[in-house]
Amino acid sequence: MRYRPIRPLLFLALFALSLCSPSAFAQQPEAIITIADTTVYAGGRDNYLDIRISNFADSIAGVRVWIRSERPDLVRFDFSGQAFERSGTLLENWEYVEAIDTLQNGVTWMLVAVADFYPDGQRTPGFAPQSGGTLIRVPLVTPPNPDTTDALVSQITHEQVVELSTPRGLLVGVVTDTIIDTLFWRCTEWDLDSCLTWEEVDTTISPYDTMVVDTSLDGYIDSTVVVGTNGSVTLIPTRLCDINLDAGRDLSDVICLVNYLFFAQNHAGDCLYTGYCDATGDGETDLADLIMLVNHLFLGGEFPDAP
Ligand SMILES: [Ca+2]
Ligand SMILES: [Ca+2]
Repeated sequence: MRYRPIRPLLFLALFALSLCSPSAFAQQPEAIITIADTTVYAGGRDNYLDIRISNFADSIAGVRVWIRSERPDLVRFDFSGQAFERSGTLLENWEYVEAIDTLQNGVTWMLVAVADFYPDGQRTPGFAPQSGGTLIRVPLVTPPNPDTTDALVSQITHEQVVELSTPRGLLVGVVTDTIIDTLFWRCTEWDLDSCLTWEEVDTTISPYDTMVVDTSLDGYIDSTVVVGTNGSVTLIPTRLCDINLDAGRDLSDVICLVNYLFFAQNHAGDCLYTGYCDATGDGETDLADLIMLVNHLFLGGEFPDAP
């Protein structure tokens, strides 16, 4: 392999270019992705965490975001069946939206979405520049009785830098740096004035005949241009079968449960919390739990969290 040394003047020019790379300039945010601070009832159903986005400059047609619950004993994301709620979000009509448990631990999830995924000729546009829209509603699972004496708060963090792409497939906020790599070479085989074979040498132990300045481009997303802010989920403690959330258990909760089980009046009136009356501990709220609650209230029967 033959190498052609470049002249010092070119070296200086390349060095000057590297100083002018875009990262040398201050940037304004082009997009801000916010994990909302959220408060939910512990063990409640239909709990969601909203991730919002403001994209000031570009339309967005591709999203990749990694989120992590720092207290998985309190808060987990539930994408079982991949059927998480998209209605009313900016991804409502997108063709491909998936949540992937990248580490298969149920704690860190990658959400990936592409507006126009299938080559069906019917183009699905992304969303235009806007401010404060809901990007994704993340379904939450929280335990009804958290086994902890710490605060009932889990920080929700961005595991990695958010990736957004425009309808043309360009990543938002990418900057490139020119990497200068200087190599030193010595000729090991001459043909008159021409070198036939060059050998790379370490200048600390060998003399060299010439040097080559090699450059490469390194791209990354500037986190001051695409900004991801962390959030939190706070749990409000609840009491088993306190369906109307008045801190007590009485006949009104029995009525709520009867309505829920036999008249499908889910969440009717003050009955906010029908999903959390699994007194038998079998994972379901059903007739057996109703019987146990009635026995406890009116016949003095045992109950899981009774004083
Ligand atoms: Ca109650
Ligand atoms: Ca049960």
